[in-house]
Amino acid sequence: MIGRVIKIVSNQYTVLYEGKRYEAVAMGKLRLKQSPVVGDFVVLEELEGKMCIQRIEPRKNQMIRPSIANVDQAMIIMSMVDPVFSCQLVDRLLILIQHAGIQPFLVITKVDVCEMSEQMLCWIEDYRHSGYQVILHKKGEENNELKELLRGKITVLTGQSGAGKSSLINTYQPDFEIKTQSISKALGRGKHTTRHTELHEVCGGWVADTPGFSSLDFDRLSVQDLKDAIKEFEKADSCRFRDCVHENEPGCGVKKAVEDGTISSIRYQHYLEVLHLIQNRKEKY
Ligand SMILES: Nc1nc2c(ncn2[C@@H]2O[C@H](COP(=O)(O)OP(=O)(O)O)[C@@H](O)[C@H]2O)c(=O)[nH]1
Ligand SMILES: [Mg+2]
Ligand SMILES: [Zn+2]
Repeated sequence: MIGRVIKIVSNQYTVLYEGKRYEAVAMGKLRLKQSPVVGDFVVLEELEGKMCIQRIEPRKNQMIRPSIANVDQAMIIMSMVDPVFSCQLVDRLLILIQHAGIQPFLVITKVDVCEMSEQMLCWIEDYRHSGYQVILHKKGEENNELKELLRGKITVLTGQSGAGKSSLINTYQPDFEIKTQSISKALGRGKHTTRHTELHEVCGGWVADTPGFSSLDFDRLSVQDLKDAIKEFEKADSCRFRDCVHENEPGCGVKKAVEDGTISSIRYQHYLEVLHLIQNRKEKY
């Protein structure tokens, strides 16, 4: 029996197998090496009337905070206004999400509050041109595109507090409660609360009740990690120098692609900002 862990409370695991929930414990030998986390596929076996987790299947990715394995996608929820849309914040989240090996998409909430500015329309167009799916959300209105995206997948939410995460998910699943752990308003550090995590069924998929990427933390990112995390750079021709940071080097494929509009110049500017953050951090130590 291979099921999926959808909830953990201390040593008690809830495993979903063919649509049914089983309460299980992890074998001691397992807990010594690597404990199962929410999202894990695990091998279950019945021993003396008790369900036991024998083995964890290999993970395709793993998030640390919240601790979830095999995350399919991250939904970035940003409001158009109140708090005002920040392209810089979205791009920083894209870097962290893609670095974690997770597919991002963007939901813009509160588009019903006022007319959309030219600037906002440009940003949306720019994200779509870069290959990101952008969904516009009006309060209380269900969106078929979003329902399709959630089905059968594990989704982690991220976004500023007040952006409308709770309201959005509540449109589809009224009992859903999101634990407060959002990106702090300034591009600073979030709260580091550790609690148990649970996946909830929403539109035929699984949504984590704890937001992720709340600390916008580039401390552990190397320049190479950063370059690899900008998916759009794959569209560029290769650079003359292997260690090109795409800033002042001659023969840079990325700069060329920015100039001819293949790569978004907004995303490129935000890349440079983070590059400088990482480079300055290196000099400090
Ligand atoms: N008009 C409008 N208000 C919204 C929308 N989404 C959220 N809100 C309001 O924005 C506030 C913050 O929403 P909430 O879901 O608590 O944000 P969270 O902190 O991200 O969970 C609440 O007063 C919501 O009613 C929307 O699409 N349109
Ligand atoms: Mg909330
Ligand atoms: Zn380059």
